[in-house]
Amino acid sequence: MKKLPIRVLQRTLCPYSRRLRAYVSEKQLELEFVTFDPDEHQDELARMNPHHEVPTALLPDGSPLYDSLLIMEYLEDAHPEPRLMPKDAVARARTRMLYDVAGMLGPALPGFVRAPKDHPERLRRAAELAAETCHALPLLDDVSDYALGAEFGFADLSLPPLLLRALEAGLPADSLPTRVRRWVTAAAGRPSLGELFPEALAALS
Ligand SMILES: N[C@@H](CCC(=O)N[C@@H](CS)C(=O)NCC(=O)O)C(=O)O
Repeated sequence: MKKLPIRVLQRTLCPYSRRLRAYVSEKQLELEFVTFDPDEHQDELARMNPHHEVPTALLPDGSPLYDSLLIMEYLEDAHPEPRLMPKDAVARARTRMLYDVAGMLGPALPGFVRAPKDHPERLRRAAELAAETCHALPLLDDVSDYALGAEFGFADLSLPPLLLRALEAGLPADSLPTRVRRWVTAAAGRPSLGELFPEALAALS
């Protein structure tokens, strides 16, 4: 483990914070994760992140980095080994498209997680999550369980943490397309993710 003097403001259940924690663990890096409630520190967070969201990272000189994907890209540039972002241009483009698709789940996920059980809003959001997830299908490798081939990589932290958050909150696993379920199960089989989503892992088995 390589310890870096970077503080990360995070929320325990936030899937984007957990995405970053899983990434850091795969990279064998150690960052200081600090639990932070965006609602209680709105002004402070607004000075660091125009989206007022966690995760937000602070470099040793106090300069902020925001957005889980952008923080991961920074870490990948600064600490290339072990490499999680593929070198191949097509695989890199597919990785970025999978993060784009993950972004499409963004609006439905909090709606699903927050809606009371059996509320029509919850069913509507569940259907929306399943429908948006289908956009990932043409980008996924046909044979392997991971997104782009036999190796776990950057792409495997795109949709899986968000879907694991939904599964943990009660999304039925069979509402996901079979290929996506296979992908999420493989991703959650990595200790880096599985340890952060134990309830989702149980729901998948
Ligand atoms: N695209 C952002 C999304 C981050 C995000 O939506 N974070 C949520 C928590 S999971 C947040 O901070 N929302 C504001 C709030 O909780 O007040 C990322 O990848 O970091």
